Amino acid sequence: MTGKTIIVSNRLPVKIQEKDGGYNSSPSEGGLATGLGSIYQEGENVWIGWPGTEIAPDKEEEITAQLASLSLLPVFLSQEEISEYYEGFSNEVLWPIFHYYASTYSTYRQSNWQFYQQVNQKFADAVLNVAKPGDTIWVHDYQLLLVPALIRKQLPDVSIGFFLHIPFPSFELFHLIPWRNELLEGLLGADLIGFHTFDDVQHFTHACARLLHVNLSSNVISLPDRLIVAEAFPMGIDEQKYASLAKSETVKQEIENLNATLNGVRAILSVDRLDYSKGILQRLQAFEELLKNNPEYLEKVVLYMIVVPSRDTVPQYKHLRDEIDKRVGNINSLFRTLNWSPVQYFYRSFPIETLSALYATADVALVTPMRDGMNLVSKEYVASRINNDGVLILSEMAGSSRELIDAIIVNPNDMGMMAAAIKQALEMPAEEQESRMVKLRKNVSKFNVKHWVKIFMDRLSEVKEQQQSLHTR
Ligand code: GDG
Repeated sequence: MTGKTIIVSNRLPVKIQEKDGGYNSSPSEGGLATGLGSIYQEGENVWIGWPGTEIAPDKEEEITAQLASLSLLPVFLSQEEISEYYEGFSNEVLWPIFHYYASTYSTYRQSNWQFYQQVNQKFADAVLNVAKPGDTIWVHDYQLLLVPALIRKQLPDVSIGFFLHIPFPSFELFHLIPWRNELLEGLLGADLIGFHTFDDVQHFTHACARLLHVNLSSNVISLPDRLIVAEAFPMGIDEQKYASLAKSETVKQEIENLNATLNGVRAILSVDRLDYSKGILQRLQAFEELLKNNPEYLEKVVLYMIVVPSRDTVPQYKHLRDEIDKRVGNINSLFRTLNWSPVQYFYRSFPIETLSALYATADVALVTPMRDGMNLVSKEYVASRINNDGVLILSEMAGSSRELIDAIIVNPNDMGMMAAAIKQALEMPAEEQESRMVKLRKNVSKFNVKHWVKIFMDRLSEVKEQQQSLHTR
């Protein structure tokens, strides 16, 4: 690939915090940051995104200089832009619809849409300020659906890839959005459009055919002047990081402490960001059903439930948090004994070492989203099981269920099925655990995040070459 690579995502891969009247930044541990870390720090490459917090205008210059040394280029957003583009349009229109939460009460505010366009233009301008013909631009996720076409307008020959981290919904859902055509046209500015699963690819190409009447042959869309390829690239994780963490001295100590606390009680683990798409309430209901119908598990099993605070300025998320509090309280008050509580609930985020210790200790991981683009937690649990034991229960609505087929696969709407799966997991013989886990671990290690970045980038070069050969014919 000639030229530099520009990564664009809503958030930069750093956390910026206010400290002593100034700001400091620390690297974030997200999967995307790990996967792309090796790319954006090379040569002239750069990562463009929002620093994740409102920055006082008189501090922008200082932050820009600080981030430049890390190959990061900030796009600053005002409070109004954050509220309309990010909370309003991205998280109250696109996120619910793309996760199949369409409500007849949904409001589609024109001002949200205007800000979404305006902020997408702001991101595109930031790219155009540094991009040159011959560069490769990789745009990420649902907050920036319009960016590819905005860049294409100014740099018609540049190489643009786009990756959607959340599901692409079926036509029936997608066409509810008043600005559906504009969103598709925005995406079609890219040369290669990546999704986690083949279903997402089909939903997207189908929407393009129905709404824009494009010429479609399998996963290739032909516009009068260009070919666009839509393809599945299931995202992986840095599996070695989780395996090494599980072997590290700090984590080993945490595992020992956890085991001492558990004292023979079996542990089920649940880890998510606070989000209705993650099926947290339904999971609690299934656990309650298990305890109700199997009293032999009382005092013998505990559910560690970690919910990481997220989007708590959006009303539905606040409501969900209250509902989780209530349901955890109900289960604990119904079943607890003087020396045992069935649900250990934490509404906060933990250092990665503690997370790793929980992954390595839990007999069962219960990953049951109602809808999830991929779900990295399911892969991180597998990567942490260095002794080839433990059982993964995985929702068929998670993208990762297409690859992790040796998990116990469940429908998250079926409480009976989920309760039975927990029972099956708790009683699974060691040999069966091992034979399933070995296969799961092979998959997670073969299709890791480095592989994901490589096949996406290689495919983008191929598509570009194909386009150029069409033009020169
Ligand atoms: C979106 C899509 C897709 C969680 N708790 C703690 C913690 N985490 C980390 C996990 C994991 C990440 O957060 C969550 O990733 P997921 O993939 O499970 O979910 P989303 O945040 O919704 O991500 C999803 C993903 O994008 C990538 O394309 O898979 O479908 O929705 O990495 O480890 N990390 C730390 N402490 C915690 O307490 N340090």
